[in-house]
Amino acid sequence: QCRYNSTGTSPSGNVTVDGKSYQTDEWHNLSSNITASISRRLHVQKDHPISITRSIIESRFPSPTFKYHNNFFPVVSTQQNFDSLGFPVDHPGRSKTDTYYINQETVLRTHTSAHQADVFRANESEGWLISADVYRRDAIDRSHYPIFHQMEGARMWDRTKAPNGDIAAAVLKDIEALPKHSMKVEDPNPPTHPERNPLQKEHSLTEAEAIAAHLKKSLELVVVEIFSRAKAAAVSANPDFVDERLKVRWIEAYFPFTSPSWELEIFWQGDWLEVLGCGVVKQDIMDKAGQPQQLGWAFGMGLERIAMLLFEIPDIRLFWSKDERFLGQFRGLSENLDNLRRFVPFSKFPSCYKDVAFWLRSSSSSAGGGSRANTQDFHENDVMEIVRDIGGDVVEDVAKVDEFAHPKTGRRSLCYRINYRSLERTLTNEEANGYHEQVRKALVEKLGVELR
Ligand code: FA5
Ligand code: MG
Repeated sequence: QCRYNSTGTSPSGNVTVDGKSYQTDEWHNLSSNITASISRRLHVQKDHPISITRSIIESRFPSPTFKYHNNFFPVVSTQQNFDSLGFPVDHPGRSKTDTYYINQETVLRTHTSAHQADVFRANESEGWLISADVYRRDAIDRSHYPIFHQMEGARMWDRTKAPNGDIAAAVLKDIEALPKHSMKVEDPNPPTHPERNPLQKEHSLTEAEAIAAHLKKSLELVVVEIFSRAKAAAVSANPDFVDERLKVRWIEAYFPFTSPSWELEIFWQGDWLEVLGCGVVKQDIMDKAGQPQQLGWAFGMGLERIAMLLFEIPDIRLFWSKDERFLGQFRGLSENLDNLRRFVPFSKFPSCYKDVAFWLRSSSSSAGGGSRANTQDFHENDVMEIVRDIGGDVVEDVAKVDEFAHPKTGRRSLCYRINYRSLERTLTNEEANGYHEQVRKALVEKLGVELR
């Protein structure tokens, strides 16, 4: 009997990630284009827009209060990525359809929070920033890519070091020391809410409110910093540039490792774009890291999203381009952060849309089929992964355009529309057909679907 996973790699054997070898098992679901991209480390490549964005944000969190970590290895244990942060065992983020597993206990980190516990335990500074590549099996469109970059930040205050043990007073003093800004921010909710956003039992309301205020102010200053530089870049490109009034808002959120928690959204090109999640660190995390006397905040932000705002970069695939028409536009900017230039898109090449329609197998015929897709356990991310594996960056977008169930048999039929469009050249119809034919074959081989 043969067991398949979504990428068709053999279940047991070895895989080498950035020079380190790992034993694989039936959880393994890495594809070769992911393994190949791990070494790119865009966040530390000189003059790369992700790296420039990182430097600008770091400048808002100065050393030595903040220590910077930019070289943490991307392979972590499920303990680091999930358990250390209080993720329940049945959390959907742990599933093979969402996360890249090397083996049952080892994953490519899905967020920089995977390193929180270790850095808290080391306790080397009052604050820290971690920038790194993170990995998620996800949809394919212009703002989602299976590898992206996050910056994690935290700032702690020590109860034993605060005058009279009064943390709130110490935090308020630090808020006074932050620069003022005049950006308007919507923040309609109270700092804590008994059901939606509870205060932790170890914290007084005054403490939590002070830490929250410091957190929000620090992150608002990041937005001000980014947008003042984005505006300067836009004005230098176009003297008639009119700034659409910047709109920013805080909304309530939930994370297993912070409470209360929030997300920050920015209104951009007609929609609210989520740029970060954050909150007051759960005391349980600090206790387990051997630092029960520390209280503070943490955030995690998406560097691509910020870089897209900063330079007006329209497609997330561009960050991976090695084309001089992309990279050349940023050359020299890291020495010149006060004189950024807006990205000038190169001409768009034509789209080539191809549809693929198929029946899922009925659930009853799934016996012995391993993870092959039947009506019950089909997951769209498996289709995305197959398309990504074959088309790579030539695929701009994959969208479900039709779905129905057969009235008698209950079998489900799905249709996906794939947009083949290179950022760098015009694809011939034969090339697009070639990719599409491979996709059709792989769907049958790997998911066991029946083409229509
Ligand atoms: C997290 O990953 C939490 N670890 C953040 C956090 C850290 C909360 C510390 C509290 C304390 P989330 O899954 O929402 O949360 O991702 C954080 C940010 O990463 C998002 O706001 C977004 O800016 C970015 N992001 C998420 N998914 C993608 C994606 N597929 N492509 C690009 N950016 C993404
Ligand atoms: Mg989120």
